[in-house]
Amino acid sequence: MFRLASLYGACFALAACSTGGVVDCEAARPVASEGWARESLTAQAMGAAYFRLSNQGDCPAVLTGASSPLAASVGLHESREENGVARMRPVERVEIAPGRNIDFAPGGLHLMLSGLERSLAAGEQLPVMLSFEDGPDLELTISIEEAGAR
Ligand SMILES: [Cu+2]
Repeated sequence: MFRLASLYGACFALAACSTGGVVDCEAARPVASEGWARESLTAQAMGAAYFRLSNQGDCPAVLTGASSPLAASVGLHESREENGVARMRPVERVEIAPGRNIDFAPGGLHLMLSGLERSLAAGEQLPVMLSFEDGPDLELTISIEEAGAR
């Protein structure tokens, strides 16, 4: 599968990652891969997208938001079951410890796409930018899959 990854470290100045003059780590290095979303079966302006976020650096990486040229807004959301009812709520930040992965997947964390310009068709690719607390944005390509693909 394709893989779009940014290898830029987030903390070019050691001071940005230190506390009280003690250097704890040098850089967060978030890497986003395996982006996918289900095709829209009907005309709808919303959709959920999923991907894997890893941190190959030695500082924590903090995802704070996302955007796409094809959506009015892209939010960080988390689905949860409360008293047997599935609900989702916005999440302000997602922290990934050094060396760890977080999977945005159905039933959990996802990117909530709102105000989509058009329906998502299988085979298409949707560009998404991910924003981090300390560091450059990351580009992620979301591949649109057939509804029954997974
Ligand atoms: Cu959602």
